[in-house]
Amino acid sequence: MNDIYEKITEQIENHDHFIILAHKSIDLDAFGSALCMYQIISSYQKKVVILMSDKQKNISIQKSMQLLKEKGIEIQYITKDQMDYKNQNTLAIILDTNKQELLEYPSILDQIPNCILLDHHIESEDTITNVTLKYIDNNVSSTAEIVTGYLKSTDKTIAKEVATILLAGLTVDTNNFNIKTTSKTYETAAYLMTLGADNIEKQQLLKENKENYVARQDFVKNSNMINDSMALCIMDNQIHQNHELALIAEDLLQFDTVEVSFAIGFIGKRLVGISARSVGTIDVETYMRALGGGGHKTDAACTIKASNLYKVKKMLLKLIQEKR
Ligand SMILES: [Mn+2]
Repeated sequence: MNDIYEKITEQIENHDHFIILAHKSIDLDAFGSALCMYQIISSYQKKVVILMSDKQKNISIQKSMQLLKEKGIEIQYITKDQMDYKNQNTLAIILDTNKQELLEYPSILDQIPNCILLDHHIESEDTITNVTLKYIDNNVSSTAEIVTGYLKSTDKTIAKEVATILLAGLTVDTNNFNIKTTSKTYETAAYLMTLGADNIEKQQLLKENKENYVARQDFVKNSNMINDSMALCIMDNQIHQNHELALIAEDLLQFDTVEVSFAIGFIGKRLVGISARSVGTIDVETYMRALGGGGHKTDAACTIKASNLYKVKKMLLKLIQEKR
């Protein structure tokens, strides 16, 4: 681990310009991590920017950006059209994803030869390989935990508002310290608190609007137990975002006797996603891997080409039967 930290520092010292980017539909884990890296690099008096989409961001990101603005914390954001670093000594820092197609700006890899990749998602065939340095560990709760670990190894610090945003990201990615949470995760949270992370502010960032909540509860209401410990939600025929499926699976996990939960829904045209969650007694990764996906014991997912949700449900039920 320390070896990686030293290599990151070396890369920062050896470059003059930095572009930090994450996955499309940036979330709090990715944004907090980007801000943390931004402030570390800024302290070297080097030029650094965060690449952001010009599309509307989710409400938590909007609130985080507003918070930084109010506190006078200057962050330089650019959109992909404003990139002009092609021929300079530039390092790209990719956070919270390891797949090119999921990047906010996929062709950055063709434009900037040097890049660092820090992520906590499972690797697959389409994981970006051509990088200067990478650290991917899918046993770590979040990218926030990785970059905070790096921060701790340096003599640098971050604004307390950035610590708050990192803590919010950690909270989201662990579903309130329930999933992929280790002693290191709590240590990370403790360290962020010592840097001034504010729990009240964190809750403000995480608040969602009532309509979203109610819409999700309708799906929860229509979910069923498929045996004595597994809950299943079949979504409607609309296309949903991956994280919507994940949130429903996470919601189902809080009910009596539920040890495993699945949410099945369209995530694209003729593309069905399954999001699986477990309290930890049953390994959901083996289920999702059997269906071509992957993840972690308590947190896994897969994608299946299908035009009917019930076909996918059948596949899942058959698999559960076989594994019993
Ligand atoms: Mn993450």
